[in-house]
Amino acid sequence: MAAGFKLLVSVNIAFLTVCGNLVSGQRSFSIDYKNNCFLRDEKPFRYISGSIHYSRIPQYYWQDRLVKMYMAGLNAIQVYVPWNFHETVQGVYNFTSDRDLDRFLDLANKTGLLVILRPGPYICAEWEMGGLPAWLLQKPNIILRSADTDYLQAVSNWFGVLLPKIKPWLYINGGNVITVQVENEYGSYFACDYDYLRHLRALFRSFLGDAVVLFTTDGNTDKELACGTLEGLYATVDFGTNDNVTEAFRRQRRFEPRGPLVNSEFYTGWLDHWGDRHAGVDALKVSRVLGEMLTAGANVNMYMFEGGTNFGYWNGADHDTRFRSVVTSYDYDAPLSEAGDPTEKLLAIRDVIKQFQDIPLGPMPPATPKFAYGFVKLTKVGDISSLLNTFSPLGPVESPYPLMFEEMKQYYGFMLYRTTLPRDLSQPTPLISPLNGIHDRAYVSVNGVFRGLLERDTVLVMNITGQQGDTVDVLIENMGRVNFGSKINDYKGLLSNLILGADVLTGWRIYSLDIDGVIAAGWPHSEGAESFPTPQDQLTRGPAFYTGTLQPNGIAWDTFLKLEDWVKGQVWINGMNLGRYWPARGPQQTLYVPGPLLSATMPNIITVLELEGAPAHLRALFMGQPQLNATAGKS
Ligand code: 6GJ
Repeated sequence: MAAGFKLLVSVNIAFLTVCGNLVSGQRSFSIDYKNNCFLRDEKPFRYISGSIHYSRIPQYYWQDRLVKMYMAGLNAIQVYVPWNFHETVQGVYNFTSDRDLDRFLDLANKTGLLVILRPGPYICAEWEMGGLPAWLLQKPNIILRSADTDYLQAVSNWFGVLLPKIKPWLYINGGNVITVQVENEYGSYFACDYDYLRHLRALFRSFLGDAVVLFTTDGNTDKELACGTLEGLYATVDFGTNDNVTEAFRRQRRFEPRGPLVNSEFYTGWLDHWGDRHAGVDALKVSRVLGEMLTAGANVNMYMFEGGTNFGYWNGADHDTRFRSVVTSYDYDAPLSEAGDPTEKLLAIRDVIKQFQDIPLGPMPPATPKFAYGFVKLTKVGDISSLLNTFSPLGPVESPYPLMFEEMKQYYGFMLYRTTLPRDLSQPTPLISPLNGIHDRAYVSVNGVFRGLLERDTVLVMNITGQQGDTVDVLIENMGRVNFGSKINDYKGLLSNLILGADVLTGWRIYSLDIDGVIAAGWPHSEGAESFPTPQDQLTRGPAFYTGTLQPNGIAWDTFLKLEDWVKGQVWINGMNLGRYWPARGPQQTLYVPGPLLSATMPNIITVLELEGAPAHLRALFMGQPQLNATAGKS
C-alpha cells in the first residue's frame, strides 16, 4: 500500500477512534437504545448497586460502610437527598458535618463507587414526611407533590441551591453521579399531576444540562407507571423477591420498549413499625432473585444495602388503616446491619455477583468492635412540667383554642399544652379528642400527677378527676410524619379541641419545647448535680427526665442501649439525640450507639425523657449486640 494512502488510512482510523470513543479524557454516560444497555464512555455498562442513606449514618462511619459495599462487589450506590435534612428551617441550608453531601460523594468516588442520585424533592424512605420539610405545612391546604404554586416555589428555591451543588459531581463533568431520579414513585400518589413532573423535568434540565440520564422509579403496576412516568425521563420499576421478574421487566418494557432493564429498588429486607413483628427477607430468596435479574442483563439496585438509623425525630410513618410510626432502627434486615456489620446475606449476595463480574480482591472488612459496658444507674432530674422555664424560656403562647406545631413554628419533638379544670370533677370524667385530633400521643397530668394518655387512632378517651382550677398538662409527642400516600400533610399537635365531659377546654397556654437545644448545650449536668431531686422525691410516673454517666474506661466502641422495664421515650448521649425507644411495644429493644459518639476518657452523659413511667431500678444497660425482634408486650 502506498505510503501516502497508508498515512490517510491511519489518520482516518485515528479519527474514527477519537469520534467513536470521544475525545480522549472526555466522559459520557448514556442509554444505548439499540443494544438496550447503559453506556459508560461509550462502552456497555451494567450497574449492580446498593442503597445507603448518608442521613442515617454518622459521617465518621461513611467510609467504613462504603468500603464494605465496594468489597461486596457493588460498582454503584443509590443515595437519597432528604430536603428537610438540609433545609430544616426555611431558607437556612445546612451541608456540614453529618449533612456534608459533597464529602459523602467524594468518599464514594474515592472508594470507586458510582452514584445513582435521588434528590426528590420527595423521597418517601420511611423518613419524616418523605423528606419534605414540615414548614411547607404553614400554608394550610397546600397540595404537596403537585403544581401547587407555593409548593413549586419552595421546590424551585431548594433545587436552586441543591442542583448546582450536584452538577460538578455528574459523571459527564468528572464526578461519579451517573443517573439522577426525578421525584419518587410518583405514580403511587393520588395527584397524578403531569404539570408537576414537567416542572421538575425542566428544573433538572436547566440546572444539570441535557446530557445527564434522568429517570423515574415506580411500583410494579401499570397504574403506577402510567402516572409516574414522563417523556424524557427513563422509566424504571421497583419490586422485591415475591414478584415475577419476567413479568416486572415485561411491564417496564411496556413503558420503555428499548433501553436497559432496571430494578431501582430490589427489596433485600423490610421496615418495622412500632408494634410490628420484626420484618425480614430470606437471604436465599434475595440471592436467587438477584441472580435471575443479573442473568437477564438487568441493572439492579438493592434497597437497602446499608440501612442505618433514624436518629432524632427523623423516622417517618405509614397511614393505611391507621397511623403507624416507623421504629428508630433502619436495619431493614439489610446485607450490612444497622451498625455496618457484614451479614450472611451480604456474603450470599457477593457470591451471586461474582458470577457476573469481577469483585475486588481481598477480605471483607470485619464488623466494627462492640463493647458491653454494662449497667448505668440513672437519677431523676425532674418532671417535664416542672422544667418549663428551662425548655421554654420565652414562656407560653396564649390561645383560646389549641394551636398546632406548625402554627407554633416548632416542627419536631414535643409541645406542652396547659389549661385549668373548668369545674370540680369528683367522678371520673371522659377527656376526648372527638375529631381524633391527637397527633400523635398525648400524656395527660393534673397538678403534675400523670393520669394517662391518648393516642392517635387507637386511644381516643381517658378519664380524669380533679377540682376546679387544677392545672391540666397535655404533653404532645410528634411520632414522625407520614411518608407515603395521601396523608403526608401530617400536621402535628392538638389539631382539634379537647372535650372534658360536656366542656370544650379553652384558655390554653402552649409551650414550645427546645429540648434538643437545651440538652446539646449541656443540660442537665451544666447545672450541677444539686439540681436533681433526692431519691425519696422521685415519683417515676409520667413525662420526666433522668440522667446518668457512662464511664468509658478507655474504650469508645459501638454499643447497644437497652432500657429494660422502661416504657417509652427519647434518649440523648453527649447531646446527640439517639432516637426513640419503646420496648413496651417493640419489636426494637435496643438503640444503636455509634462508638465515635462516645468519649474514651471522659464520662459520657446519658439523658432520658421517659414519657410514661420509669422502673424503680432506674438502670440502663449497654450491651454488645442489638435486640430488634422482641416485644415486651406491655402496651
Ligand atoms: C418504596 O416505596 C420507596 O420508594 N419503598 C417501599 N415500597 C413498598 C410499597 C410501600 C407501600 S418499602 C420501602 C421503600 C422506601 O419507602 C422507598 O423510599
